[in-house]
Amino acid sequence: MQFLKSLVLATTMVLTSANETSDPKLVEIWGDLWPFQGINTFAHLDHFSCLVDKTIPFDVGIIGVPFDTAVSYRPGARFGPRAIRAASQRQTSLRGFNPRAMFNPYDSWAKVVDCGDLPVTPMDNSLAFRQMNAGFEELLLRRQSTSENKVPPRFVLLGGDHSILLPHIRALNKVYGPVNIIHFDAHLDTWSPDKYPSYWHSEQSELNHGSMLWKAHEEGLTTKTNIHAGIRTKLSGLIDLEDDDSQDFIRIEADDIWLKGPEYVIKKILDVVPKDTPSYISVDIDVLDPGFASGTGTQEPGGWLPRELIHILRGIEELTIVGADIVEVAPAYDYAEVTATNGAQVAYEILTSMVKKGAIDPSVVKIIHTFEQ
Ligand SMILES: [Mn+2]
Repeated sequence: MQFLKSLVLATTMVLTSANETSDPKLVEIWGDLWPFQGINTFAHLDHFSCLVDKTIPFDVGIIGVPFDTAVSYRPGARFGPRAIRAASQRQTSLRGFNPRAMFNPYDSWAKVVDCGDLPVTPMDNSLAFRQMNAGFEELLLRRQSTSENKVPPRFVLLGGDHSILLPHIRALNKVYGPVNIIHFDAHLDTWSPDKYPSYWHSEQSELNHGSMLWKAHEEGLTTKTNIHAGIRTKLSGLIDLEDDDSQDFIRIEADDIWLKGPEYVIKKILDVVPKDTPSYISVDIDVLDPGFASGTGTQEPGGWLPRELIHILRGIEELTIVGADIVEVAPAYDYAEVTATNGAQVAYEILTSMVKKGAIDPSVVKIIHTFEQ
């Protein structure tokens, strides 16, 4: 035993002196951080400002959209991106292998980066939407992926309130045409402005985090094959469901997860949404039960478990995902990073699907852009 200890000591001394004599680089000495150390980017990804720098091609960009002045109840999702980034720190390329997917999205063909935040004003919503419209056009029409086929990069948005979906799919529409919406939420978000009656009115006031899907339908940005999942909102009456039907959404109720089971939910989504047409996944964190997502603006009791949402996201990985968002994480109402950690996991699962499926097939791209430099 004593001999073994001496051997270990001697070996250590040899290794130490070998390191000292081989003149290690500073990055070798000081470059390795533990997951809780360093400046936060999503999953420790490389960061560059994708809006400012046109020179670096990338395939998937994580981008924060810290906008929350279109909420109808509790504000605070402007702090969602930084909370999700902080909660994502145990994701690294070294430990990024997703055992449910048998795939590591951080260590594959795709260049995945943290694009930072889209700077959006909290002072004037009409200006904020102009900024977001212009920002997503810049990102989707004038940035290159690493693909030889000239398909644009794809983005996973960290919200922000749910209205940030609209400027994203406006820009996606210019690339892919209308997209199928796969919408995980407690609420319908297809409410027309007359569902918010008020003496006071302006055009901008029509747009909020419960009406952006109505607006998207009005603008022809969505297909006829869209689905909501996890719905349990209170209604003004059955007329809300008729309005929703008229906007070409199929609904999966929150209770279906335990009455009919998760495989029913997966099959229903795959039956509705055509596999090879451009689809958009939007996850409002309030689809989870408030027990797992207190940090959000409009809680609805009786929601899904994180394991159920993860299983369903894994079950639909074969779809053609051209963009995604995870929205409504409001850390001021969160406890012990629970909501933000679930948000980071959702982003990881969607990212896994986007990369695992491979680069976007150029046949789904309507307009091949020239990527002006
Ligand atoms: Mn929502």
